[in-house]
Amino acid sequence: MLEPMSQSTAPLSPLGVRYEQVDAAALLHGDDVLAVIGFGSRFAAPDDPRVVRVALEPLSEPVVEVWRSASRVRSGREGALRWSSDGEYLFLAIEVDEIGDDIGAAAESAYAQLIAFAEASDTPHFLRLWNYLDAINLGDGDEERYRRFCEGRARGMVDFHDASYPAATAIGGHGDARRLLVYGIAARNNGASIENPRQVSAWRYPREYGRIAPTFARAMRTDADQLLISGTAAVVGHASRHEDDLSAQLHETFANLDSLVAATHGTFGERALLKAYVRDCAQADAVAHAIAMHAPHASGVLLLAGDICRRELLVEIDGVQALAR
Ligand code: 3EB
Repeated sequence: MLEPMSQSTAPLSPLGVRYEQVDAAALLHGDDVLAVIGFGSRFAAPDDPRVVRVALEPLSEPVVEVWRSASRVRSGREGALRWSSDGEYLFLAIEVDEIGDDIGAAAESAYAQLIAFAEASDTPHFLRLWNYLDAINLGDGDEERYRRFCEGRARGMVDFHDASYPAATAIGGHGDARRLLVYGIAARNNGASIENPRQVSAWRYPREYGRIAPTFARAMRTDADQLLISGTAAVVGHASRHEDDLSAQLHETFANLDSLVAATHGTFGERALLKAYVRDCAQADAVAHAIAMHAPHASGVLLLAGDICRRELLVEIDGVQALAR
């Protein structure tokens, strides 16, 4: 008698992730390249499903972020969706124009398409998503665009089946294209979500932050022992700390990152590829200096001009780092 199909339990191969100063078009010849992410108006994005351009200007040396697989990558398009996969990991990207400035509807549409595609694949488990929208702090109270984005994202996630939300970043650009970009990574195997002992889980934020709480985990650990760290800022409990004080916000952000990574028995910053989003370009040097002091062993740091989803927050840091087994 045939055995029932066994669930695949082999752990994932680690993904390579690096910042490189190379021409994107040359990279795309590699059939191990899962994704190439470029930043700002000077990045000329080759027409390839694996390429994403984030509309935030770099405030450090321009680099491209390259995700590499351990095996051969296939890629394609389905409607507005772009995908690539090596059978273990699925990279997905979608851009949705806001119709009538309706960021909620754009988010709902993007998420519904991402989830439908991943869940129909053999790589259905979302690990990490990045969200970039214009004018994230425009509008007051519950009408602020970030809050309406959160509502639409949650509506688009009604068919989301994993036990925990993916790690995420949501950052605002300075343009006025009103086009939402969401990209990210799903995998064959579930990740383990990590919450921060210093912070209330975002999906439990109280009503004062919006009608629908943000649907993301503070980090996701893959079974290849890679830690995908969500955007982290000076939020303690659920409250923003140190309004208008960059150095205190940085200090609090590092305390959050340290406690998050300590929850996985790791040390923040070791073998870490970091991104810092800086609201005021004039503060970029101070942010770069603080990161160099606190995470001297990072393998790369990219600074981007971007707005954090609460208007009092000046800086946010995300990243990926390898954990010891
Ligand atoms: C915070 O701690 C800061 O809505 O996807 C960080 C990471 C933040 C992800 C998201 C928001 C998001 O609430 C903001």
